Amino acid sequence: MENKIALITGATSGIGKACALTLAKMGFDIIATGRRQDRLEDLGKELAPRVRFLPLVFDVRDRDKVGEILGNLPDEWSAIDVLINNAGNAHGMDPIQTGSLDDWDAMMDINVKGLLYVSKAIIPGMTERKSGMIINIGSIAGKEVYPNGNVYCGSKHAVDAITKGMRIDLNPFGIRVVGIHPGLVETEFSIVRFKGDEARAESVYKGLEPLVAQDIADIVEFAVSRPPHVVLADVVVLPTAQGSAALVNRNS
Ligand code: NDP
Ligand code: 8X3
Repeated sequence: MENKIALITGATSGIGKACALTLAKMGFDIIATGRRQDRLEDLGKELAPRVRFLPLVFDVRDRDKVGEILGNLPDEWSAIDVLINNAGNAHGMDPIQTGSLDDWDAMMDINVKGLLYVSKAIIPGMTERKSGMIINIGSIAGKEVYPNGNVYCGSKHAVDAITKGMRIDLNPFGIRVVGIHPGLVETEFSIVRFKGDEARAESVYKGLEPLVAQDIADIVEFAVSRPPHVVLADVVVLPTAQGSAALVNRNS
């Protein structure tokens, strides 16, 4: 995979960071994005000097900034082979009748619109070159709905639908579009969902063995190493202990 470039959003933590490290091991040069500059700097140190590394600090909600930064990549970084739309989170876990508008805005703006803003900036280069792969990190919450998951599940159902739409529209260009839909993965996800309440976040994973970020990065590695005639279109991956999205106690 030498001289190939992967852009990973949300690479400061969890699944995105594991994907960045794994793709770098495969030889990809890495563009990593997130809001936390210090985390990106640390990632750069972990990757150096094995591969080229470009950290980009922006909030995926900032439509103008996303377009400005990704639309003006230095020439040597502009031909992106693999885009991983990973940045996202759940915010809050309340029943619909008491949910917060700010949480709803955050989930729709980051998980759905942020993914679209980034894709809008990267897809034209791929269609022009008639090559590329887009991997969207959805969720089991995009395939099923669980109590108090309402708007997060809605945002991930949107990701699933957009992924399928992208696959159809980009098919004539030979661009492969992959949807990966994990169940519970122990990352900073629940800490963000429960607004920094670490005890509540930890309790989500008590009594079962969750996935780890590397489990998802392993699937990404498999997807990007398939020959050009193969697309890993739609992957649902659960911890063995999670029979369905609803059958776990998320301590809500
Ligand atoms: P983490 O909280 O560990 O990582 C989330 C990443 O998204 C961080 O790098 C964060 O970077 C980035 N991010 C969040 N908001 C923004 C924003 N507004 N602008 C830019 N970047 C942002 O969680 P995970 O690794 O678990 O989550 C990654 C993806 O996987 C998400 O889309 C999530 O929905 C999905 N997922 C997670 C599952 C889980 O159980 N953990 C299961 C299924 C799917 P920073 O804060 O630096 O901006
Ligand atoms: C995160 C996993 O099952 O908590 O998408 O929604 S779940």
